[in-house]
Amino acid sequence: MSKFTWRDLLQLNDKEKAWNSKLSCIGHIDMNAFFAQVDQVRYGLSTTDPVVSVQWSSIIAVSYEARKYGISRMDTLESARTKCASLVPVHTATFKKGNRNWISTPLGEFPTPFDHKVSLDPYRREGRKVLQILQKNCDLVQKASVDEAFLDLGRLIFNLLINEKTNNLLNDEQLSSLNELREIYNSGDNSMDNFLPNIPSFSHSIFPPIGNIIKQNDNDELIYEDWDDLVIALGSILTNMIRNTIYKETKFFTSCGVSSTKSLSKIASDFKKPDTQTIIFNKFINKFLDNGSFELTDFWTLGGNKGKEVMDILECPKFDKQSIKYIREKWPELIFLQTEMKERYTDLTIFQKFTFPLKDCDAMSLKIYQLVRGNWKEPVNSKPLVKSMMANKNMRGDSCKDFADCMSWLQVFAGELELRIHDLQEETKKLLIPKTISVSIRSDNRSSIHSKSGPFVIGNASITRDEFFQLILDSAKPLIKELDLVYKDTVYPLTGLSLGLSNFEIIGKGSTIIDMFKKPKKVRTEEFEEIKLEPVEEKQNNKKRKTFFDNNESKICNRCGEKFNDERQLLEHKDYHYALDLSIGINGIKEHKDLVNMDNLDLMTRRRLNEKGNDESKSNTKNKTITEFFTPKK
Ligand code: DCP
Ligand code: CA
Ligand code: CA
Repeated sequence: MSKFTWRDLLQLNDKEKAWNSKLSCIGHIDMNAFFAQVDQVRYGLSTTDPVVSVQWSSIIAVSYEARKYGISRMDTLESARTKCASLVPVHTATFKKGNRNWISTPLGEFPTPFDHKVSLDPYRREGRKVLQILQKNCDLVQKASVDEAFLDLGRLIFNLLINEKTNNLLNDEQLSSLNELREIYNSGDNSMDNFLPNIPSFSHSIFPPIGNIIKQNDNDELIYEDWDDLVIALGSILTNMIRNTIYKETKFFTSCGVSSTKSLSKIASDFKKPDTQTIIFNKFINKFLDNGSFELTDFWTLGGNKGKEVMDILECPKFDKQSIKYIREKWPELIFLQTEMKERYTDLTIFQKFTFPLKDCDAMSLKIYQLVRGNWKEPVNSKPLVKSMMANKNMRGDSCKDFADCMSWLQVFAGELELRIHDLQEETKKLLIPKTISVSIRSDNRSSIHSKSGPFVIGNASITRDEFFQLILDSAKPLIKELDLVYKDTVYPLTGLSLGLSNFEIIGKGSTIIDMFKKPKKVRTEEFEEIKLEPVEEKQNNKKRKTFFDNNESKICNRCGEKFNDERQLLEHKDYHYALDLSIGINGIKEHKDLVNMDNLDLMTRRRLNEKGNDESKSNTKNKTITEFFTPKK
C-alpha cells in the first residue's frame, strides 16, 4: 500500500495547499547566461559566438561559449579579450543624458558613463516574455528574479494522474496504468484518510523521468516505490515540455530543477548548466545535498550574512562543503539543535552582533533543521512584491554640475520609471499606484547624501503614458529645486543622483476596484480615500467647489450625463468612472463593455481602449496552453 493518502493527492489540486502536500512538486527554471543570451539573440549572433554582455568596462554576463575560454564575470573586458581573441562583447542599451528613451548600442561601440545611463530594459522585456510563457502553461508561477521563476506543478500533475482522458500527452500504456487510481477516485466513496493504492508496477519504465537524475549510485536502476516518485517524474516531463516551449518561442536555453520544495529545486536548477534539468526524488535528497557541491549558504534564503552567522554559531566545518551533512548528523532531533543554537548564540553575542535576534533562534533552528533534510517547504507566491522603484546613477566628473544637469538626468530617470511601471502593470495585470516620490543627491564632499520626498499624486484616472512621464518629472522638479537651493554651494558636481517612486498601492484585477465602487456602502472610508487621487493644488480649492456644487445643475456627471440628488452621490459616481478607467487601463475594454458608453469618452481614452480590446482578441488565437490541453473537453 502507498504511504500517501487521498488527502495528500487532492491537495495537489488546491493552489493554496499543494506546496505543503506530502506529494508536492515544484519546478525552478533559470535562464542560462541570461543577459548574454538576450544580447546574442538581439544582435542576431550565433550560439557559437563567444558573447559577453558589458556595462562600461565590466562584464555582467558570460555566454557558455565564452566560458569555454575560462572567462567569468570577474574578468574585465580587457582581460577577457586576452583570453579569447574572437570575443564578442555587447554593450548594454543606454539612455543618453537628457533623453527619455533608451537606445541599443551598435555592436562594437562602447558608450561612456559620463553622459549615458545603462538600461536593462531589453533584458527585462525578454524576461517578461519567458514569464508569460510560464504563466500560460502553469497556473502558479513566482518570478524570483529577472531570469528565474518557481512553478507549483500541483494542478498539472493532478490532472495528468486523475482527470485527463483524451489528451495525447499520455499514451495508452500510461493511461491504463492509472486505471485503478482513477476508478477509486471516480467511485467517490473513499475517505480522505484512506491510503492510495499501490503505485502501478513498472511505472518507472512507463513514466520515465526526463533530465539529469540524482540517484544513490550512478549505475543503480531507478525504481519508483511510491506516488511521490511518480509525481516528481511527471513534474520533470512537464518542465521539459515547458522549457521546450520557451526554446521554441524565444530561442533561449534554460536550466531547471524539479523536486518537492522550492529551496531544493533552486539549488538543483543551478547544478547542471546549460540546457539541463536536474531531478531530485525525495529518497535521494540527502545524496544530492551531500555531493560536496553545496554549503548551507547555498540555500536561497541563507545566501547573505544570515547563513554565515548560522555556520559560525553551529561551528560548521569550513572545508569540503560538508556543512549540510554535518548539521543533519550532529543534531538528529530538532530540540537538540534549538538548544545548542540558543546557547551558542548567547555565548557569542558578547563579541559578535547577529542579524537576527535571540528570540528568532527557535524559528531559525527549525528552518535549518528542515533545510538540511530537504523538507523546508514554502509556498509559491505569485503576488508582486514591488513596493517601490528607483532609478539612479553614479555620476562621473562634471556630468551633473548644476540644477540644469539634474533635470537632464531626471528626464532619463522619469523615462525609465514610467516604462518599468507600465511594463510591471502589464506583467502583473495589477495597477501600481505610487504615492510617494523622492529624490536624493550625493556628493563627495563629506560623502553627504541629501534627500527630499513628497506625495505623488495622480489627478487624472485616464492618464496617458506621456502624461505619467511628465507627472513624474514635474513632481521631482520642486524636490530637486529645493535641494539645489539649500545645498548648491557645497554639493556640485554630484557623485550620485536618484529618483524613487514608493509606497505603491497594488490594486488587483480590475473587477475588485469596480466592485468597490459598485457597492459603496461596503467600502470603508480609508480604502475609499486611498484610491481617490486628487492633485494637491486642487484640494485647496475644495471650499470653492462646495458652493459650486450647491447649484443643482452641477450635479450632473460631465462624463455620462447622469443626474444626482446630492454632491456626495456625484462624487462617488465620479470615483466610479475613475476606477473604471483605471481598470480598463489594465484589463482592456472587453471586460467592461457593458459599463462604458464609448461616445462619452475622450478621443485618447477611446483609442487606448480599442487598442486594449484588439490586443485581447489577438491573444485569443494563440496556441493552447498545457493547462487547456489537459482540461478534458466537455
Ligand atoms: N547579473 C548582473 N550582475 C551580477 C549578477 C547577475 O548584472 N552580479 C545579471 C546578468 C545575468 C543575469 O543577471 O545574466 C542573471 O544572473 P544569473 O546569476 O542567473 O547568471 P547568468 O544567467 O548570467 O548565468 P547562469 O547560466 O549561471 O545562470
Ligand atoms: Ca541565470
Ligand atoms: Ca538567476
